[in-house]
Amino acid sequence: MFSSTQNTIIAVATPLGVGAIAMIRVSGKDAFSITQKIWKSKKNLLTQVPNTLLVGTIIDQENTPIDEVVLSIFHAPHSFTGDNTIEISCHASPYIVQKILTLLVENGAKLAQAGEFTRRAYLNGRVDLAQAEAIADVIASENENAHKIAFQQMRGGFSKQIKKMREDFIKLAGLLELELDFAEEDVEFANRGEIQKQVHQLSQNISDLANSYQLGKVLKNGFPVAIVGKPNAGKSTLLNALLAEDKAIVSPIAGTTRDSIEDETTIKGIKFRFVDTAGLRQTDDIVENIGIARTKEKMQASALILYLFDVSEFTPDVLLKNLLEIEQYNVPILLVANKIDIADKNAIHYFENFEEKYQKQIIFLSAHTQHNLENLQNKLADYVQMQPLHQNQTIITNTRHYACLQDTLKALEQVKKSLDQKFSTEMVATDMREVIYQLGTITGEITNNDLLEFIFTKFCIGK
Ligand SMILES: Nc1nc2c(ncn2[C@@H]2O[C@H](COP(=O)(O)OP(=O)(O)OP(=O)(O)O)[C@@H](O)[C@H]2O)c(=O)[nH]1
Ligand SMILES: [Mg+2]
Repeated sequence: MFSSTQNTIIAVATPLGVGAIAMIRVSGKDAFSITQKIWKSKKNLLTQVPNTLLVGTIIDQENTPIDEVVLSIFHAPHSFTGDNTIEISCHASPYIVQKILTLLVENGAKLAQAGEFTRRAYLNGRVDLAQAEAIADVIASENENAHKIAFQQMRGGFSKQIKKMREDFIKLAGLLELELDFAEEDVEFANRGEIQKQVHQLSQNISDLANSYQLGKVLKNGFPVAIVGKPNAGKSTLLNALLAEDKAIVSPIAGTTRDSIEDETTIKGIKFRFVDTAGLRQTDDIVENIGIARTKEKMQASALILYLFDVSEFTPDVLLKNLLEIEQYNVPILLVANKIDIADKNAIHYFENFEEKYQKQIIFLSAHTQHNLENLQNKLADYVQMQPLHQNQTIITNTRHYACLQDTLKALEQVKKSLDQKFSTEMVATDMREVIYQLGTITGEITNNDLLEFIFTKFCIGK
């Protein structure tokens, strides 16, 4: 359980281990008086001006100096948590950090739980729930796009949008509720046509946001691409080339890769998750067959299949025949002709009209020499539809937000139905209240302890 905001909590906010500087956060009502007890300097912390830095020494009970540190002083409510806060920057020896934490605890501070600082920031109204969740995403962001979205959400862009929609809807529902007060007089404050129009508009906006989740998921978790083909096509060689590391074993023996191997890499600011798979063929080898079954699972779970073939072994007829097997998975396929470095001209020539004839583009490359690898990388980056991101539209990445938006849409459908069927004002008002409730769960106007627990325990300690 989390302690009350009356307690003063402490945690190391920097990674543990040896480094130049570590930072310990002290936050709560008694942050200043507790730190003062282990502080030696001419300046008294209790009378210190807010937003200043102080240099001094941390001492133990026997007045033994532990470290020379810098303190950053924040007075409530102008701190991250909204409570009095001191950030102690000390030398990052694990001994020093542990010693300071122990001294603080001995003087009345409590060790913080995961996410407790951010939880207090939320409870003190410094950030709303969606913003608090975005802080975790900013910390986890590993590339330009994931960072851009998380940063925008942390600053409250998404929350503002949701809050505005909710407030507009509250006003509308308010008019309807007013009618209930005058039930006997048969008045209509809220024009039903106007409600219908606004419900329609809100549904549109909410579904745009919900639809952005597909892209959001990709930007956050990586775009899943399965590399598939016959044994020896060069799949593992291609994986290694895309990752720029020797991840998978490459050999001229057909059936080298048995288990699927996956890893992530960023191409043009987009995170991709590539899966190298066991080559598809008929075999009696039990282990290889398990691998082939996994290949099928991976194909199904991917957003794009790279079908790789050895251009000197395939003709358009063979390619089309093999493709039939892959097409049943209903995942878009990108064809890649490999080994152009050793293929003779005739082999490549066979495929010259392929694109025109079958409306299927082929990328010719050599995974081994990496000739034309860039063409594939460009094609992959273009493939992920990034327009919404470039147009600065809000993109949601959080599964909880997505689920809340879906619930809001369901509630809006119910309002539409009640209006269409000319249900009583009371029933329409009840349905509208559900929409307001669902929107409120996103930013945290509506919340409960279980939800907070679910969100904040996923944070790291010190955040
Ligand atoms: N010359 C040439 N050889 C290649 C190329 N790509 C792969 N190879 C060779 O082809 C052989 C098979 O490569 P792998 O990457 O292991 O093939 P794979 O598709 O992963 O094969 P399995 O794991 O058995 O399904 C190895 O000897 C590679 O060096 C290429 O572009 N050019
Ligand atoms: Mg392989």
